[in-house]
Formats: sequence, C-alpha cells, structure tokens
Amino acid sequence: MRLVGDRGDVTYVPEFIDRDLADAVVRELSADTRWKADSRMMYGRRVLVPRETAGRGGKMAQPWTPALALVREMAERHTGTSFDYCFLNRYRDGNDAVAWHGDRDGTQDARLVVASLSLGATRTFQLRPKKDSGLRHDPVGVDVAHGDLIVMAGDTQLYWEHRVPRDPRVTGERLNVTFRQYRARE
Ligand SMILES: O=C(O)CCC(=O)C(=O)O
Repeated sequence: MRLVGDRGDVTYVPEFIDRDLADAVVRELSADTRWKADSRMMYGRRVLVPRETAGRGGKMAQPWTPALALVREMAERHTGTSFDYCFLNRYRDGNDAVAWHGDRDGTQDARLVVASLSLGATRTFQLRPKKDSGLRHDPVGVDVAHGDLIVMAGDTQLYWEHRVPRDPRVTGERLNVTFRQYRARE
C-alpha cells in the first residue's frame, strides 16, 4: 500500500514476514543485543532520548543473527537493494518514542532506500512534509504491527519527515529494525 507518492516513495507492507519468523527475530534480538541509552542536546542541556538503540551488521556493530539475516535477504529481494547494516530501536512501552526527523545519516545520500521492520507492540508511524518542502499534504499515519514493513525510497528523506509518537495506552515493548546502505551501488 502506497503511503506517499508525491516527492517521495513510501510503501507499507502488512505482514511482510509471518508471525513465526517475527517471533524468532525478537528472540534473537532480545538474547544479546547491547542496547544503548542515547542522549542529545536540547535547549542547552543533555537529555536521554526516550528509547534504546543498537546496531547490527556494520563494521562496528554486533553481527547479523540467523533470522535477522533471512529477513534482510527478503527485504533485499523486495526492494532490489543491498543492505549493509541495520539500526535497532527499542521502545520499552508507549512512553518511548522518536520525534519528527528525516533519515540522512550524516554523510549518507538521502536517496538511499530504508526498509523498516516492526516487531512487538503495535504503534503508529506518521509522515508529514518537511516545513521547507513546499508540499501541502496532511500528515499520513499507519498502525504498524508485528511483522509489518515500511519502505522509504526516492526523494522521501528530502521532502518528508517521520516519527513514532508517544502513546501512553501502549504497555508492550516494540522493536524496530531499519535496514540501511552505506552508499548507493553503481
Ligand atoms: O520505529 C520506527 O518505526 C521508526 C524509527 C526511525 O524513525 C529511525 O530509526 O530513524
């Protein structure tokens, strides 16, 4: 299902992987992932971000695990892209969140494909045009559940930003895996 088609390309694939495989990835990630509590500067003070993060597959990160590597291959086939590493987010409950942002990863080409897998508790994923994009569009939202995939491609990161807002009604944990590339291949 296409969520964004104007100056960007965002698709939502419900049940991209089945429950058994999704459960296996959760088991692997829960077993030995080294989660970090990141912080950032806000109004001159350093504050903890409301979630935990980790990485897999890159040079400095922990290795791929078997079920995660299988999902990476499936995401590669689905998108026609090779993924080098993934970022992991752990939302311990509905008080954890990620604020509006675009995924540029510093030096990375903003047009690289990002494939984002949801595991565990269902949360709302929202998109809206960036302020300087010139686009007029209402925010778009979708409830992402265990095994669902969001793919962001094309100009998405240039014109759109996304977030997962707080939702204090949610008591369960959600894990998010975003498969990424270092550089676009020729
Ligand atoms: O948890 C999600 O679905 C989004 C994560 C995200 O925006 C990010 O890692 O940049």
